[in-house]
Amino acid sequence: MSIPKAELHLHIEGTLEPELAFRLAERNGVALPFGSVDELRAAYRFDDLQSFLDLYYRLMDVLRTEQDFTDLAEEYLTRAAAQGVRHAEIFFDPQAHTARGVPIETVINGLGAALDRSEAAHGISTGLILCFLRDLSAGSALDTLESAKPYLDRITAVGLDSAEVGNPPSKFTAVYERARELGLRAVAHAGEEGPASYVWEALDLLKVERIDHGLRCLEDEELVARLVRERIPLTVCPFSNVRLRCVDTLADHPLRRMLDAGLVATVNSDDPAYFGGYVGQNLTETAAALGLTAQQQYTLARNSFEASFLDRQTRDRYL
Ligand code: ES4
Ligand code: ZN
Repeated sequence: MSIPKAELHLHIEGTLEPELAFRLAERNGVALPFGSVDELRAAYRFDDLQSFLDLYYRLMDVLRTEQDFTDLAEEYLTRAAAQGVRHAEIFFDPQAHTARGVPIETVINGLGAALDRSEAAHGISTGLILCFLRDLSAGSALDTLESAKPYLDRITAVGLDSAEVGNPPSKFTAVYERARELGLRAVAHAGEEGPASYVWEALDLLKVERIDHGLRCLEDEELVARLVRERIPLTVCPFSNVRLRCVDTLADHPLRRMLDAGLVATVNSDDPAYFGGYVGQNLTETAAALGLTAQQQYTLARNSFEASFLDRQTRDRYL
């Protein structure tokens, strides 16, 4: 039996397995530029974040109806349950869908149908995190946030993802301010490919409660000291960091150094269909590659609940 854990850094669009992509392409009459599942899987070789994002956005074109989003989330929850996930805070990218003419209500209602059944069907409690694409404008992010107002009871937090370098958190200060006014919590990807200064900005300008990735915080001692002191969690994604070449190999991953420094690190899968495995596999293989102790593995699982947006009472039951 795998150890109970929360998953806090998971892009639902990144759980689109090649088999489901082909099934949805056929169902919706969408042409894919790949002849077979094997041919598609062979394309999952990336040089950096952008080369991944190009395929990630391309393949999303098969997601058209509420049922498609329900099927996508249902498949993820089934896989996550098998790996010991008890709570999942799930990112989604509304602008990647509205830009293709798929309304935000289709996305949220479709995902919501699977999430509504999740506790009963899979034993997984869930939250949704609405992510803004940082390579689009702040105005577009603000429009997206306003369009999500009818669905705020389904949304826990806002997040910030997509191409990081050149799109600093400061670009979204006003958007996050508005999200806070609407009662939403806040996270942001920072320090994946971008510099430590982006992590500072995410904390000071966006007032985020967690940092997604945060790898490059290690280049700034003062920043590490602050993250440790304030117990600001980092949602680390080892398979992703290797596949997108932020880190050479799993054995070179700084996760152990992060734990040794006292950082509240958690392990997550990011885009598991693209990066070689789900959260349990990230934990097992990273622990083996780095020689993590049983105590360190327990700490990672415990951190995942501490770092979650679960209400205190529920959270404390896992700690
Ligand atoms: C992402 Cl790995 C990663 N980084 C930034 N944005 C993303 N969107 C989906 N996966
Ligand atoms: Zn991510």
